[in-house]
Amino acid sequence: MDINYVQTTCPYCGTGCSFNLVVKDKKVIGVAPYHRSPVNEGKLCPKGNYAHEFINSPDRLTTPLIKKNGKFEPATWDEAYDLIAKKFKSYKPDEMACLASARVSNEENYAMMKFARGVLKTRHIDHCARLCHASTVAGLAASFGSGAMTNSIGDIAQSKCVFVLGSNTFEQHPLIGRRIVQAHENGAKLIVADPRFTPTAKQADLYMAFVSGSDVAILNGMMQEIIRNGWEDKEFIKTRTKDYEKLKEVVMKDAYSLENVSKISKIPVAQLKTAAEWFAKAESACICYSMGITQHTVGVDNVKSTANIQMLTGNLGKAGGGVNALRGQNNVQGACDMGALPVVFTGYQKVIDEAAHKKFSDAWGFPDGICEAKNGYEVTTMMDVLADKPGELKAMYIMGENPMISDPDLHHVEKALKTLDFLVVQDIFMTETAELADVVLPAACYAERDGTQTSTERRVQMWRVAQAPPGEAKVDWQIFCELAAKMGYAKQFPWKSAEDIFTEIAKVTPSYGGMNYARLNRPEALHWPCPTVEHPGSPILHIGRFSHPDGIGVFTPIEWKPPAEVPDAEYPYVLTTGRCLWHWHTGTMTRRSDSLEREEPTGWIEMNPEDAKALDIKDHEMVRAMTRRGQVNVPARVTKDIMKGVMFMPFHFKECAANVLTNNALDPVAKIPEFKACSVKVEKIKEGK
Ligand SMILES: Nc1nc2c(c(=O)[nH]1)N[C@H]1C(S)=C(S)[C@@H](COP(=O)(O)OP(=O)(O)OC[C@H]3O[C@@H](n4cnc5c(=O)[nH]c(N)nc54)[C@H](O)[C@@H]3O)O[C@H]1N2
Ligand SMILES: Nc1nc2c(c(=O)[nH]1)N[C@H]1C(S)=C(S)[C@@H](COP(=O)(O)OP(=O)(O)OC[C@H]3O[C@@H](n4cnc5c(=O)[nH]c(N)nc54)[C@H](O)[C@@H]3O)O[C@H]1N2
Ligand code: SF4
Ligand SMILES: [Mo]
Repeated sequence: MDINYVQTTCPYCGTGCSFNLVVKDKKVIGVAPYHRSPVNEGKLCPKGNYAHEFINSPDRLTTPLIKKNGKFEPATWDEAYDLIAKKFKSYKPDEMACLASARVSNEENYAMMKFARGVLKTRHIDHCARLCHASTVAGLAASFGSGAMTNSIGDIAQSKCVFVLGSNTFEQHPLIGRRIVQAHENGAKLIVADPRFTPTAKQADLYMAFVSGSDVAILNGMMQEIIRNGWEDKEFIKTRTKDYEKLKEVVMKDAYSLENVSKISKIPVAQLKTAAEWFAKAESACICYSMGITQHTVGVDNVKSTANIQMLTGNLGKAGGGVNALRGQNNVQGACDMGALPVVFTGYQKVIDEAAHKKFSDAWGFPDGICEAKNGYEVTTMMDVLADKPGELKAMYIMGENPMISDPDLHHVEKALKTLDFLVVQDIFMTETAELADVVLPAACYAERDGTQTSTERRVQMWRVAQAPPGEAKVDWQIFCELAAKMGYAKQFPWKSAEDIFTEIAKVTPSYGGMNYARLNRPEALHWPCPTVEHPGSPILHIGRFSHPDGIGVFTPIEWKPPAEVPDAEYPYVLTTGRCLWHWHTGTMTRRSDSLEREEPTGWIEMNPEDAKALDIKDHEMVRAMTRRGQVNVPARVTKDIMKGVMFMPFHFKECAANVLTNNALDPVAKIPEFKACSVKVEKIKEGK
């Protein structure tokens, strides 16, 4: 029997676990532990454990498809490329937009970024980080000069107090959850604040239930309590930060007394007091946050507030401290690092900075230049422009994203995408978004390519080929090379391997400058920044100085604001949305995995027994959930694990899609939608209706 083990990294979450793919007769048949990874030490969560199950699904796309008279017909790659090249050449640069992907490698995001800015010459490129940690990228960059998770995953185990706010770490980043358990076993206090009594919350020493959208008030209240008691780190504030007095002026307002914060958040005063005391007095304290903080119209404010409390307590640049913004998708950190954002090239070099623009223009050598030195549209802006100003954007190229399930207000998204003259979707499955496309291109999946991905702790790790792609599917970067060649730019896309692309990335990206495949090809890989080949990489950021040019951290005073939509007589409940342990986003992969699909075969709406009683709704009963955007029928899950007045839906399930309901209101800076709070009404479905 011909069995091989191919070491690779997980295609799901940003934790960046490693495992072996078990390959029999040239096909992946299973997952086996790989013990030498310092991230997961051989352990896996269910998604990693079953990460082989979708790979050889009969539904994989195997040939390019071209829509003719409303129906997809198989086509050759040449036919598909010819059509795409002809159409793309017929538009002006800024009439086209690209969505890159947090699911694919750094090399592939770089290839799409270069294709967008160099071949199409459009300013408009973005990806799902917009829906996810855009607030982090903007907020932490303003506070610390760098928008990334400050400490490493292993470091969390050393913390003496872990404050989990807006992260269901045990279900969404289980192998980071393991480090929290280790910290706890070593005596750390665990504080969890969440509107839901999640599996993470159930492990806490102190659990604070609160109403979605009150995070700034909670953090300001805790800071007021810390300052009142003189628990702030005066030395850190003096030597490493600025604008402390401005912060103090706001957080010391009566509006943020614990009594007032308790009114806004519904957290008892005594709990807020305890949280502030444990947090401030711990030798080291870290914050772990994720979407509960970022996905708000005040997402950037929320993020800056986490930075404020960490500077106030001197918990930065040291082991066991930090603002641990847990990045979601396997390679969302990398897609951002690669400049798949409308404002930056790789390594956060600004598009509007003339020197950076010239650097890329010179390095790439497009004879007819690259995109203008102007910022482009964010994903959410693209959808608004499409829906509200039809004709301004005419064509879109979407790689590895499924906005028809994942973007807010799906009726709006459908209206938007339907105004396009030409849509190309490159995916591994026929998705709801691909159904709307003119051309669908079949891509290889993670197990079928070499490449690198960057985890939430900025660790750049390898993917390795375990089997050939199905049918005629191709690796994503190869598709860009071939298409660029068809459009007359073969010289700018000369790569023969993923490694060739990485070499180019390292040349133009200072934070990746010292990396190469030989250095990455070992269990611990490397954390960026790693500017030179001698540099050992940087597991912890901001030691001794922040990343701003003057090295100083910035306090930002923040006032609490309620969500864009708050409950009223007509829509009396807060709807918050998110995930479950077993499924991944739009379900394309996990719903094709029998072991995972069996656990949660459909969606639900979670509600408190008191709310259910008032609505005369029983557990498991089908109910109708309605917002100002739309309505869905969905089974009720009646549980004490959610606070009264708040309801929760996972967004994985197309048959009861949470995003039909969500609000497309955006944070003014990050342009992230408010997935975590809108107003909903729910009713029993009466017979015959
Ligand atoms: N199994 C699984 N794991 C995943 C994913 C997946 O789809 N499935 N997706 C990955 C991705 S891309 C991401 S971004 C991460 C997301 O990881 P998380 O952010 O941990 O997941 P969510 O379920 O979106 O939301 C986290 C928590 O925020 C709480 N919450 C709701 N409203 C508020 C609020 O106003 N304030 C605060 N503080 N909390 C609130 C919710 O009750 C929920 O428990 O997970 C990653 N991991
Ligand atoms: N209501 C609500 N909505 C949300 C959120 C929420 O909390 N609530 N969270 C938001 C967040 S944080 C995120 S990150 C987004 C995620 O939103 P999306 O990125 O749209 O969701 P995914 O299902 O991960 O879609 C990725 C697509 O990539 C494809 N794919 C996988 N591997 C490959 C590959 O190797 N090559 C190619 N070409 N394609 C591949 C998959 O089949 C899938 O269609 O959802 C957002 N939407
Ligand atoms: S924790 Fe994340 S990276 Fe690790 S196995 Fe689970 S999904 Fe994969
Ligand atoms: Mo995400």
